[in-house]
Amino acid sequence: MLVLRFRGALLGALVGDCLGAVFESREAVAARSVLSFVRGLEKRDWRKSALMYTDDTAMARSLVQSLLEKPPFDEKDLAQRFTTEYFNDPDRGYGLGVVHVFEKLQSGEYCNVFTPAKEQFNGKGSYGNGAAMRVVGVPLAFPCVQDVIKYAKISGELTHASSLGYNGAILLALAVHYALQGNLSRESFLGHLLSNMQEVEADEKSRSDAVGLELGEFPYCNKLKKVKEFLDKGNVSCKDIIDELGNGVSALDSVPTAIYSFLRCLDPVDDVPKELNSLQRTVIFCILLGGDTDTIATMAGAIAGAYHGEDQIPEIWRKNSEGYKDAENWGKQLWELYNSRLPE
Ligand code: F2R
Ligand code: MG
Ligand code: MG
Ligand code: MG
Repeated sequence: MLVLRFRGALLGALVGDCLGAVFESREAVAARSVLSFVRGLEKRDWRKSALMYTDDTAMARSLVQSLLEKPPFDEKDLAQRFTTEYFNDPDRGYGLGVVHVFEKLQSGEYCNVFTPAKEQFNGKGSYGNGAAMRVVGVPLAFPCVQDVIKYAKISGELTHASSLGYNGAILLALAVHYALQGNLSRESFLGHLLSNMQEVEADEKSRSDAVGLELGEFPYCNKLKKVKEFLDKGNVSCKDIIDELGNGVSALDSVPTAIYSFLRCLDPVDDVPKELNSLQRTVIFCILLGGDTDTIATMAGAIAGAYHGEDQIPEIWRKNSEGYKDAENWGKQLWELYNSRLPE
């Protein structure tokens, strides 16, 4: 397993967040304005002011540090890190609901660190994409697919008690896991994801949460089937992607979109200049969809970085992104941890 892929995953996630954040919540993003912004990075004085990362990276950083310092997994440590990070630096564009989890954890009134998340949204739990946007460290720390599923779920449940929230984290973690293996066809990549998610979504809570939200059973599997249909079709419009896959803050309306964007951008796409590489194309493609651009770009950037490796991240993108040196260092440390856990 190449260290380039581990650093690529963390750096891909970082540049996706930093570049995507500039356009977050805009309904329509013109190709002209994204391309002019990207070209302008060459002239920015990154030493004076880098592009700031948002909650996506702030939480991903806490998770990576916890995985490295408290192996194999320590949910209390992770809850503490999320909370401390939020109160030290609250203006990173956090979701409106999730801050109540941090307030409750900080209050000291909860001995079970999972309880505040269960109380969100009148006991239904959050289905936001916050558990997925930060999960990249999990597949970089654990080589075994069952561990990836287990720890993506537990790390998600600290803030997202709805299975729609933590299953999104599982799906994104699996996508990074399979991307790390490199050289998979689109068909086998999607085939692995679908087969794992069929098992994940068969559990009682996943079924009842999905039905309770009137989504029908196996919502992620259904979206993955739509991803396959769109890839088979070829040139699907932004409007159809947004209408059918989504570009919003719920995990179901963003994780499959990130996976689709990565797979589609393995080949050139209209609106993105041919001289840009696949990872650059992926990040720009996600931004062009509008909506939750930082989060869709960070998730797709993580997958693309794991697949293509850090060489596809232009120096100027990297240097313009706040905290890029940490991503480089932690990528190497996670690569060592992952290798130490490979079966003999
Ligand atoms: N919050 C944002 N962007 C808004 C604008 C930010 C702006 N730049 C600024 O600084 O002001 N981005 C970040 O939030 C998303 C991740 O959110 P997370 O962590 O999942 O939070 P939360 O609050 O749990 O869920 C997000 C929203 O989803 C809706 N929702 C979730 N579960 C629900 C339920 N059971 N019932 C009804 N609604 C539910 C709510 O509207 C939540 O607020 C990322 O985009 C990140 O970048
Ligand atoms: Mg954000
Ligand atoms: Mg504030
Ligand atoms: Mg976002």
